[in-house]
Amino acid sequence: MRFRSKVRRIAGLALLGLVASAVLSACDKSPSILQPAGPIAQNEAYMAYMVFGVAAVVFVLVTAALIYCIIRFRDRPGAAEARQLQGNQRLEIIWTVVPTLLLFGILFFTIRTMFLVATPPSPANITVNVIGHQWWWEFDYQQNGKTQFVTADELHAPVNAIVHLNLISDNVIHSFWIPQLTGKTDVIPGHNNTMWFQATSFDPNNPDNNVYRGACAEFCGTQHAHMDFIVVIQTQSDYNSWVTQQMQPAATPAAGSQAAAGLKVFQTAGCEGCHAINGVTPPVKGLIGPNLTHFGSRQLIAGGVLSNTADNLFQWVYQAQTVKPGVDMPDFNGSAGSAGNLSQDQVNALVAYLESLQ
Ligand code: HEC
Ligand SMILES: [Cu+2]
Repeated sequence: MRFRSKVRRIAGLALLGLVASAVLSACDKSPSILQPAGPIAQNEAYMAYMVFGVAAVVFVLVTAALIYCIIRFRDRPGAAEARQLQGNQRLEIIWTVVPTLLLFGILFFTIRTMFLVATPPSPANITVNVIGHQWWWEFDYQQNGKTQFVTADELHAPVNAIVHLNLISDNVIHSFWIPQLTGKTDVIPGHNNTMWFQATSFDPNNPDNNVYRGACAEFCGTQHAHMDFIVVIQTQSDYNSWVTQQMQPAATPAAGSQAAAGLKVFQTAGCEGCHAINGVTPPVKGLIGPNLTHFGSRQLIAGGVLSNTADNLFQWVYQAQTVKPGVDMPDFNGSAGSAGNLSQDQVNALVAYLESLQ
């Protein structure tokens, strides 16, 4: 009787765990490798299912045999002493050979998957140099080996295009990962890696479904967790318009507008030392902060630490150190260590200017 109630309690706990994880994963919008949107992630998902499947079968068989033996051969009052055995060659051969075959099977499929994802099916349609900074991603779109335009924390590509990435770091080791599209690849200073991806699924009715979250998957400093980016998959024509827009120099604010006042602040407060705005600032020596030429068109601020709204941008410009402690961008609120003492009006003007940079 007591044994039964224990079994029931364990079964109850297991069920609770299953339900809880189902509910939690439904609430959570983090990307899953089991919801692939392209061939690399698809192949990797097959691999994950296969390994879990084999492991589950082994687990069920071994556990069932164990439970059977525990019950069937338990000690009963008045039972005779059990037969004393030593060694069983046949059994030992079986439990050595079977796991070996299983592991070699998994190894075979693993190597096959590695070859499947190593090389793209056809030449690259787009090449992007991906540069890992502390703590944001620079995307440098290449044409004939030259920079076409740069952006930050937002990678765009047309559906079905083969996108080739050169992974570069001039600081510490990062790891580039888009769970629903690619595996992880390290971004190592002095050793450029390459990777590729292709997004084959596309929802023409809801553009939100074509945006994938990416992350840095290697601890690269205190704000490593705030080094996210998004990948926006578009139709070829939407992508072409995006490229045309990104290649334009920055929009000029209307004379006398709040944005025009913001541009003045930008040019005098020291922002230009770290940030370039094409057509406005002189080029930055030794790039420190993201290029802001089209900042207003981006969805995230500073590696996804905030979404790009006017209120959030105010917080960021006023007190970046509170929002993302340790970041290379100083505060401008006059606190100790800040690089300026801007008034709220000046920051509001900056916000108006930056958001106008579509
Ligand atoms: C000492 C260098 C430095 C200075 C000066 C500086 N920034 Fe930054 N800024 C950075 C860095 C580095 C980042 C990226 C931080 C990160 O994502 O971890 C950044 C990020 C930003 C971003 C977010 C960009 C994006 O694409 O996510 C904005 C907007 C910005 N800065 C505006 C300003 C403004 C406005 C000023 C002047 C008032 C300024 N910055 C001064 C270094 C600087
Ligand atoms: Cu990183």
